[in-house]
Amino acid sequence: MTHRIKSFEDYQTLYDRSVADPEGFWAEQASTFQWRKTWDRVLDWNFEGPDVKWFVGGKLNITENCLDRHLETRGDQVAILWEPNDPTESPISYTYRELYHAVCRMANVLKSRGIQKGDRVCLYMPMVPELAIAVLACARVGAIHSVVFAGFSSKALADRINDATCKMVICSDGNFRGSKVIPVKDIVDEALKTCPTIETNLVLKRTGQEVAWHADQDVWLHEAYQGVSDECPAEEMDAEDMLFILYTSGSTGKPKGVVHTCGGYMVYTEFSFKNVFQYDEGDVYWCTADIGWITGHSYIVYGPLLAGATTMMFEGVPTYPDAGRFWQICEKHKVNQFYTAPTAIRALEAKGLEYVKPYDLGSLKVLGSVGEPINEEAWHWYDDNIGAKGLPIVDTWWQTETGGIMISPLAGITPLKPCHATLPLPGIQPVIVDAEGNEVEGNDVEGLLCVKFPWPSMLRTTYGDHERCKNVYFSAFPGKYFTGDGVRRDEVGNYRIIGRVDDVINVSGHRIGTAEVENAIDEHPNVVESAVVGYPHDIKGQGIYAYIICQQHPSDMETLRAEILSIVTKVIGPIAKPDKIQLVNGLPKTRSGKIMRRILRKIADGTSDKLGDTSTLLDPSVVDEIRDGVLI
Ligand code: 7RM
Repeated sequence: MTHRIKSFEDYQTLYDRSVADPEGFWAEQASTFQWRKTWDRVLDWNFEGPDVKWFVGGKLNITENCLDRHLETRGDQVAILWEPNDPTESPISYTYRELYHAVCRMANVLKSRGIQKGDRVCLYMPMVPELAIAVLACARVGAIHSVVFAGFSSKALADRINDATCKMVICSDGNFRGSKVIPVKDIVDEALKTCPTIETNLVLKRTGQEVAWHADQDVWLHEAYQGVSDECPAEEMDAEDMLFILYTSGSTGKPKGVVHTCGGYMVYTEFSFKNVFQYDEGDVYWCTADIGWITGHSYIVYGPLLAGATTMMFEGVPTYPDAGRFWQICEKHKVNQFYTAPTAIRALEAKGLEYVKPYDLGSLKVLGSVGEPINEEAWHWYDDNIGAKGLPIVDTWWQTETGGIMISPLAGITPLKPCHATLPLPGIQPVIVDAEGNEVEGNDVEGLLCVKFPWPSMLRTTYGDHERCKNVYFSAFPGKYFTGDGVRRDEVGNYRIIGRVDDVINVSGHRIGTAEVENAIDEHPNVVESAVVGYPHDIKGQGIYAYIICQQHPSDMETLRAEILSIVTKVIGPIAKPDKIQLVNGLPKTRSGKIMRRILRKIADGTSDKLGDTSTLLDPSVVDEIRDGVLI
């Protein structure tokens, strides 16, 4: 097991060591895992390429570290505890031994359907144990998983399948989400019409609903299991072989496939999991994220299982059957560490304390927050009502690209400051730069957040387009990884993340690119052009505000609005639906034709009295017109 930090002094010593001797520090952490072959060199790197390699020449399989090595010591301990959408349905648990066999069985199914090391497999599934099992089964046979959140549309799914040229999809017939039943298989069928590389669609029966069947590619998972062995030797992987691709939105149109590799990701997710959450033997840990996002990859599946923890998976939503569900589950399963998103906290806060009061939350030891800046009010509500003012709240800042938690308190160890992610984990070297790229030193300063030294779980590339990886993350400030976030460092060195400084909107903790939403809206036959910005939203953190120009004056605004929402749902998914739509005659553009989003953002958040310099606009009069306009 990697080093478990026990005190603030221990943290400081370890942090200093990790900066003075990063290779020695990480070699020590890595040596606690099961490697088939030890690395030749700890780290090769340059950020110009970028070309970063950790544990060069090392051989391993991450699932041997998640499963096999625990069998002797904790074979009968619960690995995954699953709570279904419907509270009257029974929970299911998998011990480490059961999980091991389930993963082997699924791995053998993948192999029998022609999946080999290096092949890409897309997972589009509900939050059921089979999703975690499928993730691990891919890793066991050396296939690269690309999990797509099951809320994305068939078009978005098809784009991701095609970008990664996946050979297989694993999905379910349907998905129970709150009171809704989502026709997952229908969505996949629609996507697969435009996915020529898919050979097999493996379908889990979850809801039992009627589905269309295409015998040339569809296979029921329960039928594929027939006669399959529950032992499967793990494929030997190089430390730098790809483990997975996960698509995330950026400031340009197309989502990027962020690539993570086996060795570094393994070391960092385990190390960060146990130190941030201070997981103790026997604890029940619950992260409410979906495995379709990075939080679910790193802190539902890999980190906890590597650490030998009991990790809970929840299929449903926070408000079903009512807004007490999270707290009812915490009581029922005696949850010790609870990790959720500010948007969920705000949504539950809005429903009132009567949904919290009935439940005994006495088992909780640590509360966590992730996905967006947590506002003062939500922080205090969480602290007062869920933590009874006595629990550490770990506000964990990180990204799909960072693979693991970068800046966060260590529970019970780092002095807390509300709304601050506080201090970097050992091995993480954040720096603040100004717009010119000069490092801003000292405390009580603000600027753009970069990282100046590699860490094991950083992204290695963006799938199929290394140039893009270089341009987006490593070119703005040469020699540094640029996060896209603005940040403040207080008088004593605590970091507070302010939010994105690029054209990415953070809606309920989900990253949505403004360009993606614009492209979707522009598909409406009557829309000539659109511009999308974020604005402050009480529950979601940020809402989506769309300005549109129409070719012909729409005869019915209600219909236009409904059509735009429906197109966005179809192209991306319901999470990207604009909250506000405004019809305009023109957009504020510079002489070179760039939309000045700064101005649109100010109008959207109601601070248009402070527009700043508008003299570079092609036609400054459009600003007054937009400011006086109304929503449709
Ligand atoms: C883990 C995750 C990444 C973006 C990131 C930030 C924002 C995430 C926090 C946060 C303030 C936090 N990955 N963000 N965590 N902002 N405090 N604790 O969310 O790739 O989906 O999003 O999310 O802007 O750049 S992500």
